[in-house]
Amino acid sequence: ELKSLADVGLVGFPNAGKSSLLRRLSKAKPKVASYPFTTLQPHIGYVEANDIAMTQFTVADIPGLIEGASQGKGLGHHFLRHIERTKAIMFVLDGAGSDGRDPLVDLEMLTTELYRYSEKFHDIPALVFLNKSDLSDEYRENEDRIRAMSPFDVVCGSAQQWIGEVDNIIPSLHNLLKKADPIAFPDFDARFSALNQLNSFDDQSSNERGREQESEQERMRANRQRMRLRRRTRGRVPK
Ligand SMILES: Nc1nc2c(ncn2[C@@H]2O[C@H](COP(=O)(O)OP(=O)(O)OP(=O)(O)O)[C@@H](O)[C@H]2O)c(=O)[nH]1
Ligand SMILES: [Mg+2]
Repeated sequence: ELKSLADVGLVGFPNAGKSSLLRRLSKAKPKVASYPFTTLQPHIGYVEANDIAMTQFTVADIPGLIEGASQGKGLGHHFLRHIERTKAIMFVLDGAGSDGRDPLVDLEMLTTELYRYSEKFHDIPALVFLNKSDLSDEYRENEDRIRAMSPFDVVCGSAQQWIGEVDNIIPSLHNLLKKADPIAFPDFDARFSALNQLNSFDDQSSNERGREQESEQERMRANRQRMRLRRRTRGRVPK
């Protein structure tokens, strides 16, 4: 039985910007270059957003997929079996349609390849990152089409320039992970808005606010620790 490679898998055509994105989300430093198949083996990044929701998860950047990947074309095939074991998928699309590509066609092709490879992909929650929002007039038009047609939620932005809705990426991924594993990834939204509300109470003294936040964070930290212990000990025969 293969171990899961990571919590989240980045899936996209070569040059879509998967490695650029992983560099932004984590300390991993996969090579980024303007030619296809820059990435030849998976890179795993550790994503931490403890300040906002005590969330921690791993993201795998894998070589780009091409049409026919489910039949073994290109490099991606080898890694589909790993992606099949992730808890969530983020499709990374070139929203500017560089090299005459069309991100909507790309998304259709990627999902087709995954579903052809394995039925299991129907059960893995997914999200679209429409990358390269800094480029071309076509991006806006592509964005409208993708938002209208995508069966998955869409986050727009630029991995390279780190603009657009990039701040939504980690919360959105956390929410996907929550769907797949509610014990390890409980309630991001509730905590997120609770903390935001605390921040917006201007009439509260900052000291008081700080203490409340601290104890809230302390509580969440303890919770996560308990979850982790519970996960670790689950299935073990008690002595
Ligand atoms: N303008 C612009 N260029 C980007 C953006 N994101 C990535 N790129 C460029 O697109 C090219 C490919 O980026 P990578 O991150 O290497 O793409 P990849 O999906 O990992 O590619 P493979 O490893 O070949 O599958 C590089 O030249 C990046 O600098 C973006 O948001 N805007
Ligand atoms: Mg790459």
